[in-house]
Amino acid sequence: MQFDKETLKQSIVRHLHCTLGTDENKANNHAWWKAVCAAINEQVLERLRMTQKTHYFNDTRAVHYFSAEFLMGRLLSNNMHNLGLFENTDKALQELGISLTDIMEEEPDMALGNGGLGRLAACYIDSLATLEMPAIGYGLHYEHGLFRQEIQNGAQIERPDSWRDYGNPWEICRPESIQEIPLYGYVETKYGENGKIQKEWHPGSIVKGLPWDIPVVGYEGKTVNVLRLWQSQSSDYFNWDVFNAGGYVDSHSETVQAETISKVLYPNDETEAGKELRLIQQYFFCACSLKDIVRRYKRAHGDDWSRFPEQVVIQLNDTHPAIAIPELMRILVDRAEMSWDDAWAITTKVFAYTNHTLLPEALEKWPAKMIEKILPRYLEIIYEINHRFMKEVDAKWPGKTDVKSKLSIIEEGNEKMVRMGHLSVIGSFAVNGVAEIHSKLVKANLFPEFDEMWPGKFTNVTNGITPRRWLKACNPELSALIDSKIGTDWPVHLDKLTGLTKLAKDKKFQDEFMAIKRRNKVALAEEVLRLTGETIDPDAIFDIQIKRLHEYKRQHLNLLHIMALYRRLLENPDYDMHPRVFIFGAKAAPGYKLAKDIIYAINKVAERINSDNRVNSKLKVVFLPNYRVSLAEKMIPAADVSEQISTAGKEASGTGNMKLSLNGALTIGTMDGANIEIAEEVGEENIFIFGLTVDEVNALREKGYNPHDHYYQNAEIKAVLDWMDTDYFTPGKPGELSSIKRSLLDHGDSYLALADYESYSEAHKQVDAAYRDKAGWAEKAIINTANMGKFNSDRSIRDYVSKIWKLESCKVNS
Ligand code: 26W
Repeated sequence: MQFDKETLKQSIVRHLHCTLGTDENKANNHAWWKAVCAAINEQVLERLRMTQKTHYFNDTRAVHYFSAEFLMGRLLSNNMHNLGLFENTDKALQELGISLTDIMEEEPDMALGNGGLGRLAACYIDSLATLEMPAIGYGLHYEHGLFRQEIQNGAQIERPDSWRDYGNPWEICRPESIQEIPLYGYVETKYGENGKIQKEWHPGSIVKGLPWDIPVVGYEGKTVNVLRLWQSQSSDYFNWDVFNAGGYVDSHSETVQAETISKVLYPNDETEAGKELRLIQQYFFCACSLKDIVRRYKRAHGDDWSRFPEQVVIQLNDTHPAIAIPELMRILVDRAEMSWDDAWAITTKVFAYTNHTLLPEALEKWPAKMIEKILPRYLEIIYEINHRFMKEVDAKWPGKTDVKSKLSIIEEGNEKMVRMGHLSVIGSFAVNGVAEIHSKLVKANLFPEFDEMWPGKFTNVTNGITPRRWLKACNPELSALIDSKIGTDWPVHLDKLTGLTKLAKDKKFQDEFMAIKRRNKVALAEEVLRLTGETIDPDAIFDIQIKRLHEYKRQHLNLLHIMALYRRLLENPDYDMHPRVFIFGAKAAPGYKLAKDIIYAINKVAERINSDNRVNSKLKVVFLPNYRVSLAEKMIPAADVSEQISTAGKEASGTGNMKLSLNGALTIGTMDGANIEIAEEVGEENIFIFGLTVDEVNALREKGYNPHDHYYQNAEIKAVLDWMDTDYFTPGKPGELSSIKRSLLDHGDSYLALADYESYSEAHKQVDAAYRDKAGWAEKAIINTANMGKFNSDRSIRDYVSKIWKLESCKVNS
């Protein structure tokens, strides 16, 4: 049953009274928000129940998406849109005298992820539900998501994120599905009657995994899948001995330990820290999830394991859940008493692995000693997997010890390390990269011998984004305009946006398109004023760089160019440029010193420029604090220019690039990740490509790169870098910005910012020129929107389904 306005109104008021215990006169926005969520949940939960029943009844094959991160953002707006209830809810609330926009702001983001990888997982479960695929997301129920960022005197300060302090209306606690997870202890080797060796793990501790289910509503609301997140708890029976012995405090401290596991998301993005707790987190959610899968399988198939690989496929979102591979082996060999070969045959039909990064510092390795301490049985299993694999390598490359040591799961050295990437490739039937160029590099540079051993195992699935959240919900005016021109089914058939191409030169359409862009810019300008106190001009070019802060993403290249523009304006007040506002959003990993220095530098340069009335009619810089999904939803519709400026070969794909282009921003970018495919789709006249290509980067490094050459040969680069040593931006405190200069000159400019500077600066001149041609710019912006069909996450999911998962959709009846 679809809710009409009246039913919704009644339901909202009823929940205000009966669920929240308040009434229309007393309720604040927070209570209204909860009441609306409860009303929407009536539909969500009904569809959820029907979906689960249907999947159970049909005993469907399902994909199990294992990810340490799901960056869901807010759910109310998304769920209303996907159920087709947005307009009616809006009207119902209007009649109650309440603003839907205001109450949606009450919802805290579910920020259970760092960046691209976590948001990708969220888009993918949205598409899986939309395509009516039997699927479940498995992850961790972090008590604290990614830290909240405050900016104090220009510097990043981290504050705890509390997304469920006042309860979260979307999650359902499922105590009936608690799992118990062993940790630590030792392994006993037993010899059975027939001489068969049995391994028994005697754990030193047991923790409980409590599942919370978040419904995932597909577009048009037919299928509602779940995201199941595990919370750790102490298992009470285990502490009784300590407790009875009078050790109340000790027993309590054990409680804290167990509950620490799901306390907080590690804020590292692209650096592997090797922390014990992180390994335990990974193991904990994988072990809980596998037990859950096995329980469900056994309910339908008993002890007959033969159909397990037909029913279950597990996608590993990066190597973070790779420990699930030895865990399944342990279940099959130790618990189901299967032979190693039979167990391995099953395991390697179940797992598939997605690689998201080539950065050496992000490739996970764990000290063998640490695994041995926490998970003693797993180290044995990993050694056995490796031993057998080494025999295969030896058969293929007889006597080649160098190849063996390169391919071994175990890295020998001072400290033996377990390479999780190797384990993932060896234990999976398919391995994919996330954009064409990235997948090529995964094959050619990261795992060339593996590709030779298993031709066909490596493949590409280019990333995608859900157009429901990233156009329909976040940019309602543009969506309505598109509806009026090409019909309303583009949110599920995004290729239909090409229907806008014929309107790209149409003056009236251009005006409407750009008028919407301008209104979105006005709205963002209000938000900027509210958040930073800075006034920005909606007629300036809004040039936006939003992503995690990392040297390879080169926010500092953007900054150098901004400083150069400032210098040009100071030297020549008539320097001809269209007014421009550079807008940043970025969090730095708390331990990443230079990344924090770059945030500080952006803020200090912004302060100086914004208060310099010689230039600020033409140039402004703002850094918006606490970049997150809900802020992205406000920034992206207002962008004119999208900065995608990573060193070629470093950004696996990027997904913000797709969101910005879909909303009519023009990309200034390198030939890296999905930028290459975006350029292919929109055509080179509708994108500003600059900088070295992957081949040129390699050639330059081969030849020997000296950043000093650029410093001495380019007077602008020199002047800007030298400026950083002065106190011009940090009055009374010279040298506060010098670490950036030092990283570029003394530490070798690892990401070639100076090598790409000139080309970047030229590309910006082209941006400026192009923007002055109003009709020309509008045409380019429209062509960008029109050609983003490929980057629909539904297309990505269809690729996974056909290339890897071999799933069938399953209709859920109303
Ligand atoms: C071990 C610490 C750690 C944590 C997270 C290392 C690496 C990660 C992720 C793999 C980082 C990440 O989010 N990678 C991004 O994944 C996106 C989705 O595929 C891509 O679009 C981005 O290019 C890639 O950087």
